[in-house]
Amino acid sequence: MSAFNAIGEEREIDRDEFTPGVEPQPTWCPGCGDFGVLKSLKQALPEVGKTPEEVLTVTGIGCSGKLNSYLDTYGFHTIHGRSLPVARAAKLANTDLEVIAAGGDGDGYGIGGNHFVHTARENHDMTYIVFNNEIFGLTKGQTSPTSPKGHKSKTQPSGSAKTPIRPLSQSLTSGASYIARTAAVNPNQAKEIIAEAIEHDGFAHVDFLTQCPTWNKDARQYVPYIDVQESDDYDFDVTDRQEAAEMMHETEDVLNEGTVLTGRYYVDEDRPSYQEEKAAVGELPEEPLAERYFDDDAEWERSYDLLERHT
Ligand SMILES: Cc1ncc(C[n+]2csc(CCOP(=O)(O)OP(=O)(O)O)c2C)c(N)n1
Ligand code: SF4
Ligand SMILES: [Mg+2]
Repeated sequence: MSAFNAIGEEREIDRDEFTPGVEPQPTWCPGCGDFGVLKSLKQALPEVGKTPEEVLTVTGIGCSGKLNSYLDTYGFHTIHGRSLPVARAAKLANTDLEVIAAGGDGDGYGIGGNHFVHTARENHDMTYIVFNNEIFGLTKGQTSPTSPKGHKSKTQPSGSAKTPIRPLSQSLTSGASYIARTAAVNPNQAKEIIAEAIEHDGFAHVDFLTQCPTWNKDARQYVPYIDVQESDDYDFDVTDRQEAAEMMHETEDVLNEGTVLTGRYYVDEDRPSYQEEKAAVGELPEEPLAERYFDDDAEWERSYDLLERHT
């Protein structure tokens, strides 16, 4: 019998299934935007027909990293900035898994920035949610890669002299095939975007604006926000790379002036995912590799024989 026989099973799914049986009390502060990510995932996962046992949530370190303590899926709370390599390995070992990687702006755009660029470049099939509160929340409010220029914190008391990174533009340049920005203050849009990202085949990056009322009182609470798909002021084609690039640039420019633009920015349904590319060249086992751990008779082979190579 397959160890993964629950995967792909057709049945009614209730949103409450994603709440752990013994419910830990979230240690997030009252009013934290992280609650918005948790809620949108709990709504989106059953909507796209996923059961808890079909999903793996991999998180980095930070307030954001606590996500999988409060979400009843398989979980891996890994080290700072390393959610993506762990998520990639898990997806390659079991391509049937729905893999969601998540972490903060410091985690993903700072210490893990290298993994972000290359996971997007290779178009690994997963959803990547970055909780963007424009600071290091867990360690008490230091400047992060998305803190605006001039932002005052304990590490930059006179105001940051650094220009923030452009997460949407960087994602596009690197090769992500679905790119969106949403905000915890916009729960309906957040749920829809998370559902689309999960259903997308390829690397789906969601920059999720999450307010930190405790350590980032300077930050706008992302209200009012404008949905670029809903507004008559913006008209661009999300499948056109050039138009998407221009729209992202504008979005990143105006955020620090107080105009919060959100929505879908780029969608490429044609580009094959890394997993599809690997399967096409015959380098992905038909049965999930992870199955072999449950099979005492399984034969393990090397892609090449190391001893032979060194003699
Ligand atoms: C290798 C390493 N360096 C530094 C830290 C300390 N540290 C823990 S969380 C964190 C920053 C978290 O900021 P962010 O990723 O934005 O997450 P948030 O808490 O804002 O959700 C840092 C620097 C660590 N845990 N590991
Ligand atoms: S410190 Fe900020 S990011 Fe962390 S739980 Fe509190 S409000 Fe949320
Ligand atoms: Mg942060």
